Parts: sequence; C-alpha cells; structure tokens
Amino acid sequence: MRVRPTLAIVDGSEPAFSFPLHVGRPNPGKRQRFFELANGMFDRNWLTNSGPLVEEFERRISAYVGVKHCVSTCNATVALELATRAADLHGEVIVPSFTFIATAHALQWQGITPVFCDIDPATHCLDPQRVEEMITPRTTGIIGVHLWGRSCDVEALTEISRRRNLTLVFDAAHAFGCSCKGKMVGGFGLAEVFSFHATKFFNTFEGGAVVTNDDALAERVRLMRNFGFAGYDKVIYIGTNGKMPEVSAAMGLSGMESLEEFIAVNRRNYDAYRSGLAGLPGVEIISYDEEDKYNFHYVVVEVDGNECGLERDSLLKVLHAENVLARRYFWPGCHRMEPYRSYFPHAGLLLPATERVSSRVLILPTGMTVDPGEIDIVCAIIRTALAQAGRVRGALVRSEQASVPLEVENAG
Ligand code: T4K
Repeated sequence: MRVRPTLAIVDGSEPAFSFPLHVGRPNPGKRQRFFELANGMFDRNWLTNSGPLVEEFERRISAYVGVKHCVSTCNATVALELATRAADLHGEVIVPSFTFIATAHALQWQGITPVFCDIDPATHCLDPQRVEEMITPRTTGIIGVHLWGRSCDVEALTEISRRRNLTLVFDAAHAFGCSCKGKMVGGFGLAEVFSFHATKFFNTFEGGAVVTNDDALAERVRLMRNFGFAGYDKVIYIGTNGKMPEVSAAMGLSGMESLEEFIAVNRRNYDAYRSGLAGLPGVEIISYDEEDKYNFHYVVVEVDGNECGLERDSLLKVLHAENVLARRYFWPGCHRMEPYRSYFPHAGLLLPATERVSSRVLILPTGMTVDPGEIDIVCAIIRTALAQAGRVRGALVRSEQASVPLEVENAG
C-alpha cells in the first residue's frame, strides 16, 4: 500500500496532483457515435419539440427501466416540479432534508411546503417511522430520495402512503441503473424522477425524466412539459417549457451504449477505494447490497472525528490542498439553507440523524476520468493525514490564526 511521506497542508510540499481531481467529472461516451447522431439532427433540421432522437431516447429509457412511460425533460428539477404538480401535490409534502436542494426547491417553487423529515443513519434515506410522525392534515404526499443510488425503504413508504392516503413520488436523481429488491428503480410510487445532469454517471448535458406506469399522469406531464399544448393552437392545461432538446437525446443515446462500461468503471473505482481505506478506524465507506444493481456513482465516506482523530472538514482541507476536490454533499442539509432556514429555524431539533450524517460525509472523486492509481494516491493521503492527525490539526490552527482563508470555508 502506497504511503505519502509529506502533506501539502503540513509540510508545504507540492500537491499530490498537478490538476484538480473533481467529483462529478462527466463520463465521456462514444464521441463518434454522438457526432453521428448530432449530424442526423442537423440533416433533419429538427432541433427540439419531440424530435425523433428524443422519442427514441424515451423508448430506450422506458425499456431499460421497465416502465410504461418516460417523459424526458430539460433537467430533473423541472421533472420534479412537473411530476409533483401533475400528481396534484399541495399543502405539505414530506421530504428528507439530507438531499440536494432541488428536491425542496421543486416544491417550494410551487407554493408547496417541504416538511423536512429525518433519515435513517444506516441508509441515509427517509426513516419511515419518522415520516409517519411528520404527517399532518395538510400532508398530501411523500417524496423519497434514493440517495447515492441506494433505494429508500420503498415497501414501508408505499405502505404508509396507502394507509394514510398520500401520494408517493421518488426523487431518483442518483438511482438511474439501480434496482431495489430485484426491480429497477423507476417503477415505484406514482412516479420517479431521474437526473441526467452532466455530473451524473450517465448524462445528456442537462436533462431528466419523469418515469411512471400511470397513463393519466404521463399524459398530464407531457402536456405540462410543452406549455399545455394538445395540438396546434390548442392549449388545454397550464404548462411550462420543460422539453429535452434533440442534442441532449443524442448524448443520451450515445451514452446508453456505454452504460454498462460506466457502471463497471465506477464499480472498479469503488472497490479500489474500499480496499485502499480498509482498516482505517473512523473512516467508513458506505456499502452496497450485493443482491441489487447499483451505478456506484458516488463514493461516500463517513468520517468519525472522535475515532480517527480528524474531523471531516479537516480531512477535506487536507485533500483540497492536494488538489483532490472532495465534496460535502449534502451539508448542511436543506433545512439549514435559505429560505428554509428562516422559515423553519428550529427544524434541526427534529433532524438529529441528518445533522450528524451531513457533518461526517465526504464524497470522493470517481468516474471514467479517475483510475485506480490515482485512487491509491487519494487513499494514501487520507492514511497519512490520519497517521499525522496531530500535525494536521496544528497546521490548520496556524493557518486559521494567520487568517489564510481556505476555499472550503465558503463552500456549501
Ligand atoms: N435531486 C437530487 C437528489 C440531486 O442530487 C439533483 C442534482 C437533483 C435532484 C436535480 O437534478 P438536475 O436538475 O441538476 O438535473 C451538482 C449537479 O449540478 C446536480 O445536478 C447534482 N444533483 C448535484 C449533486 O451536483 P453542484 O452544485 O455540486 O455542481 P458543480 O457545478 O459544483 O459541479 C460539481 C463538480 O463537477 C465540479 O467540481 C466540477 C465537475 N464538473 C461539473 C460540470 C457541470 C465538470 O467537471 N464538468 C462539468 O461540465 O451540483
């Protein structure tokens, strides 16, 4: 196992990487295939508004996921807005706070109150027992988030939503290509929403989709996505512009051809991190159940400062100094961001697991642009930092005293 003799933050040595190692680097698919598809688009001179590439992309996604309908969109945030609006969610909707801010914003944007619910610290997803406690007469729905591609407790949430007459929707932004108890994510609840943003393991530049087995919901989402048009000059619904353009579908169709390769590389990288960090007390990489399919898009590590000698944020500073741009997704939780922080200043009292987990989680770089040799170096940095925890803490105190603002202080 590789060891790093020095650390940039302690010894002032050169960073381990001369280039930034990002989380969320886009995965390049087959470039030639993309250009072929894009050329066809120019030949047809049909760029958006349900062109043949978008239609083919939607067919391919529905078949892959095993759902009746895929309605592609310009991004997942708009897809969430469309799905929740078409599902007639209103009043209060229960969501985790430990998610990307878009989950909450998609509701608030429509005047729906996101009610933040705590997570199960073992899964990082909604804790069904806590969900039950957050239901009020104003509650109309639940949005579960399959965080990191690990599915929510779908069974328990489905049971609660049926018993309490609530609509269940899933934010599956992280979970394209993942399964839950053998069934692909996409077919649960009334609808699920995928993100195909550039930073996702499979991307359409920007993009998303609402997938559902409900014919009426799919029809409403389709209408809403295109201003409510039901034909030339005929508007029958309130709508917006949520369409995916042809060029995004071209990217998606070419990416589909490399999907299994993307997943295999992510899996290889995950395994490399797992063995590189094995045996480090207080640094635990989240695990995936061998019985299901995962995309391994996020390499998520939980840092217990008491056990390993360095708090998560100190380790983050060490890594950033080495040009390893790890991220603190989704610190500090939606409830501690505006406008929710002002609306619900005491929400944190009901979110102890969210507060604890979000202060410990670190996301490490992976994807097609990261190889096991680089992962070996990242793991070596972490090992050295923990072995020299006292020196790292000293260096950080000195840098704070000298008021050298570290980039990470302003992050999040
Ligand atoms: N629900 C959940 C649970 C989500 O996680 C998300 C999005 C959504 C809903 C909404 O989906 P979309 O509406 O976006 O389809 C990024 C993504 O922008 C966001 O899509 C994603 N989740 C979130 C987890 O990550 P940021 O604020 O971290 O993005 P940014 O600009 O800092 O980029 C991350 C890193 O990626 C950078 O360090 C550099 C690298 N990068 C990024 C881009 C765009 C590249 O190397 N190349 C690129 O082209 O949110």
